[in-house]
Amino acid sequence: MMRVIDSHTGGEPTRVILEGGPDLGSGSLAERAERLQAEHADFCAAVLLEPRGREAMVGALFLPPENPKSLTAVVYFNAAGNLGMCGHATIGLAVTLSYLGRADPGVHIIETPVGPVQVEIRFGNRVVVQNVPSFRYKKDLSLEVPGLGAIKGDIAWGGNWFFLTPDAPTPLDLTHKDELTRAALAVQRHLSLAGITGTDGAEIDHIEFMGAPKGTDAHGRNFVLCPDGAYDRSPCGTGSSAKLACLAEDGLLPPGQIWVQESVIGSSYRLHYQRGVKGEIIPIIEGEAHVMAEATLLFAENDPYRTGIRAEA
Ligand code: PYC
Repeated sequence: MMRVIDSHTGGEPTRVILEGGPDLGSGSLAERAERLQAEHADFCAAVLLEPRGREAMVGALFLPPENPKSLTAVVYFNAAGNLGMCGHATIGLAVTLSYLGRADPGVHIIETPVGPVQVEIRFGNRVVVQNVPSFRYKKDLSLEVPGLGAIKGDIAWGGNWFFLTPDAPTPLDLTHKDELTRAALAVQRHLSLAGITGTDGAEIDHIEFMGAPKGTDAHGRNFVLCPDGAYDRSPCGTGSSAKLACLAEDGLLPPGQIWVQESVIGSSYRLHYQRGVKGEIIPIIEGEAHVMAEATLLFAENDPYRTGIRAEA
C-alpha cells in the first residue's frame, strides 16, 4: 500500500509518495538517488507507469534532510530513473506540503541530489524556486542527426543536462507533438552514439527545442523531451534554467530582468536570475501547481501489472 498525492505544475504531473516508498539506506542524497535507480526500478515503474500512473509523471520521494533546518530532502524520479533536480516537481512538492499543512507560506530549503534549492511558498498556489547554479558548457555545437539533418545547439546544465536548439523541425505546438518527440529522440540518440556528454561524461538526457512565444507577454516557447521519452507539459524548470544560463552567457538577459517562458501547451513560468558570489548564474523560477488527487495505491500480488505496463524485452 502506498499513499500518494498528485499535483500538476503547468500541466506536468507530480506524484508525491507520502508512505510506502523503499528504504534507500544511508549515504549522501546522490548515492541514495543512484540506489533508487539501480535497485528499485520496479518501484519507479509501478508508481509512474500505467495503469496506476500516466505518461510524463514525475515521482517525489521524501527523505530526512541532512540539515535539520531544511524542510525535507527529496529524490525525484521518472519511469527511466532518477532526476538530479526537477523544477516542476519542486513547485508541486511545495504546494503539496502546503496543502497538507506541513509547510507554511514563506521561505524553505529543500535538499536535492544536486544541491539545496530554496522555495518561497506564496498564497494562491504560487511558488518561487531558487535553483542550483546553472551554466552553459558548450556553445554552437553542430550535429548531423540521421533523419533530421544539420542542427546547431548548446549544451547546458540547469540541474539536469540539456541540449538546447532553435532548429525544431516543426512549429512548437501540440498538433506537432509526435514529430517533435521523434526529432528530440533522434537528437538524444545521436548525442549518445556520438559520445557527446556533459561534464564528467554525464549523459545529455533532456532535449529542448526553442522558438518564438505565442502569448504577447512571453519571450520564448519550448518543447522539452525528458529521459522517459515523454515531453514536458510545463516549461521545464531545469530546462528553463539551462536556457537562462545561455541567455546570460550570450549577454542577452541581464540579472533581474524577467523572461516569461512558455511550454508547448502554453503554460508559463516567470524567470530571472541572480549572480552568485562567484558570478555564477542562479535561476529563479516562479510558477504554480494544483493538487489533483489523494490516493492509496494498491499492488496486489496477483495483479499482472503491479509493476506497470512495460515494453516487453
Ligand atoms: O521541471 O525541471 C523540470 C523537469 C524535468 C523533467 C520534467 N520536468
